[in-house]
Amino acid sequence: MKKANNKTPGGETHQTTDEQHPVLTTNQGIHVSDNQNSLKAGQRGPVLLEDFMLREKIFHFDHERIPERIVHARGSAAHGYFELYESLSDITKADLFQRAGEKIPVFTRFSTVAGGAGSVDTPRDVRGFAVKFYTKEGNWDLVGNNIPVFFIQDAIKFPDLIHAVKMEADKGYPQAASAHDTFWDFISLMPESTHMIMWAMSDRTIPRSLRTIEGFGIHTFRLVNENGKSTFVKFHWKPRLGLQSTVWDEALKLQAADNDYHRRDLFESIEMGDYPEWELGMQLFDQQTADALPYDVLDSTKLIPEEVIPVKIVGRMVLDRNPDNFFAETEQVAYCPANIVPGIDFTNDPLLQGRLFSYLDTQKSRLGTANFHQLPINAPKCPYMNMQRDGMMQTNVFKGRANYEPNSLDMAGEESGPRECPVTGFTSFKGRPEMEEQGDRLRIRPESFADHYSQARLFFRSQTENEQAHIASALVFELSKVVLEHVQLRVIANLRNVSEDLAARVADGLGVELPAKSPSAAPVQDFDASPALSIQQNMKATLKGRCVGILIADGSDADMIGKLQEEIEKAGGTSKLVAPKVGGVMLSDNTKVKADGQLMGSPSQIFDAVAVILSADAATKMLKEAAAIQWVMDAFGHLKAIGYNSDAKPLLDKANVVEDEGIKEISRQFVKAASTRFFEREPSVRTLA
Ligand code: HDE
Repeated sequence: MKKANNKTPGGETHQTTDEQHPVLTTNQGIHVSDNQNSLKAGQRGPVLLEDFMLREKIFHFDHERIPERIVHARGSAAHGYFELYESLSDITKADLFQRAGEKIPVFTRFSTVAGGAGSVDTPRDVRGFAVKFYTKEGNWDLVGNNIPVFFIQDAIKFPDLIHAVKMEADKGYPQAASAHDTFWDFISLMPESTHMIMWAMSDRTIPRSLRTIEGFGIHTFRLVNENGKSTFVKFHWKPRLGLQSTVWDEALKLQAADNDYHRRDLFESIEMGDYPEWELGMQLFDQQTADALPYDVLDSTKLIPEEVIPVKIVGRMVLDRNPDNFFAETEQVAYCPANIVPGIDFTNDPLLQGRLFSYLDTQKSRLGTANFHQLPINAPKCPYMNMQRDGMMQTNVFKGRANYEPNSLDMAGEESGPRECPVTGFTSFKGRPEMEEQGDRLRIRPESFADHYSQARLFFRSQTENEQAHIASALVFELSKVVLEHVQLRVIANLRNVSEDLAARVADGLGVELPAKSPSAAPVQDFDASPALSIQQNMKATLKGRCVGILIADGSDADMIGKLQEEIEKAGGTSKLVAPKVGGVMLSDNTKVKADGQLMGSPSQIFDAVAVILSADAATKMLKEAAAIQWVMDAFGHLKAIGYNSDAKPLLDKANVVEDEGIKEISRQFVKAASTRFFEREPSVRTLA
């Protein structure tokens, strides 16, 4: 038992009856005599209302849930640290960016957006990527996503966007899915969403692991130095393992195989000491550069290609500790883009400005009190004090009379409390040129936000052929679930502004006539392709972070299994043994080995590559085992490497596996192949749009 469990949250150790077992008490500290039976009148009589132990226990249980987040409800988080590589004192006075090598604590939560807290980890969805930096000058929250642009330009459209994507208002479904009428109806009427739609339909939204996604702050922020000079910044997180995604059929099957696929992967990798890591990057630019760009840096539906302004890597984040308690930490953590420290500042991005209001507001409703900042996971790790008092669930016991400022109680020899400090205090950046343009009060979109298609086109053109086919197929899948034909057609009409080829493929995939092109508010431009936007061009061929499933049965070659596992480990990967019975199998050398997973419960989609090591007898039996055939067939269909011994070959044949670069006899070559995927196989296994 962990020692901490013997303590109340207040830290007092309960009186113990012996070394191991503290006494169970009520919330009032009364020792509990019997935690198995309620108090009854007689042996079989009614339960008595006076049973305060029963009532308190059930009362507390009844209130254990809090409202889930309206978006990003399903999340997983971890503790870690941020380490700065080099001082950035010339561009920002933010304390966390001053001293190279210094580490500060962080708490990072990843999430899906549309699904409820109990939904699955692997729907097609954007992923939230929120980092709380507990700096010495207060908390800075970088609340980002795994996609560098957003659906809408103005916060006033956010409730509409979310209503449209969530379960339909009358039906209460679909859960955690954008493939339905209301989402596409809204999207088709909002051409500004087209760029983000390209990303959402790409493999970015079906990541292999949370450890293999990028993160983006999206909005343009500012860094401000000691002299008050401002530099624009866009924040990037780059995963150490490179980018990796699944294929759609695999993502669908993962929803059946393991609802917690990403959560488990994050938790287990940290438990194993294989700590997830990202580097923090910044695109830095001045006003002049911003003015010269062919898009507005205040428009969150636009990105700046890395090839135009390079990403300067400034530090790394390592997640090295799982939460002790999911509810207290992951559920109660409250991120807010308005949590900002001196040296970082906002811009006039209208989406950002709306967010600055929303988060604090929703957290009062979700966490039930204005004092949620006192929860350990939300509290700054630097001293904080002010004259804010009282409120529900106030946990501080403030002393003295001074609860207002200014006061002169110190003149009477009493504590007078904290005072403002113009030197270290946060001062807002003054010279926003956007402000100078201020004139009449207008409800408008600026002209500079009008180009909704050029960057969508840029994204599409930056993808490999295979990735383009995935985008076209994803659009066909999603729109095939849309019952309203006019909505399908309006989406395709918009797509014609992105790429005629894409629009034609989607129309063909749906079996509908190509509609007339929708009008575009601004001429569509051809920007240079940006290879940085492609996953396949940024994957790393590495076994690190990857897991190989090895299918074995009675009589499997012990030596071959041992050597393969050793090679995988040497290459930085992990392996799991899968067998017909989880209790294990008797190997060729008469040793019994336990399996990590049972065949039916460990389908091949949960692995990055698979190996089949079977005796001739076992292979013959497996030919009548649908789960085994499916195991191999899916690995092939999901473009994974497959290793096999010669006796197992009939199983591969039965699963219609055709030799290619990814199909290898068990050998070092197989281990090498296991560190990548074989996208060139895809046209032979499925028809893409
Ligand atoms: Fe959020 N968003 N959002 N969002 N968002 C929330 O805050 C909101 C947007 C993001 O792990 C909510 O505490 C508005 C962009 C993440 O706890 C809420 C707008 C980006 C998380 C909210 C946006 C994000 C949230 C719901 C448009 C990427 C999860 C619960 C103006 C840069 C944080 C909560 C976590 C959560 C509002 C758009 C990222 C309702 C109004 C753009 C990662 O306040």
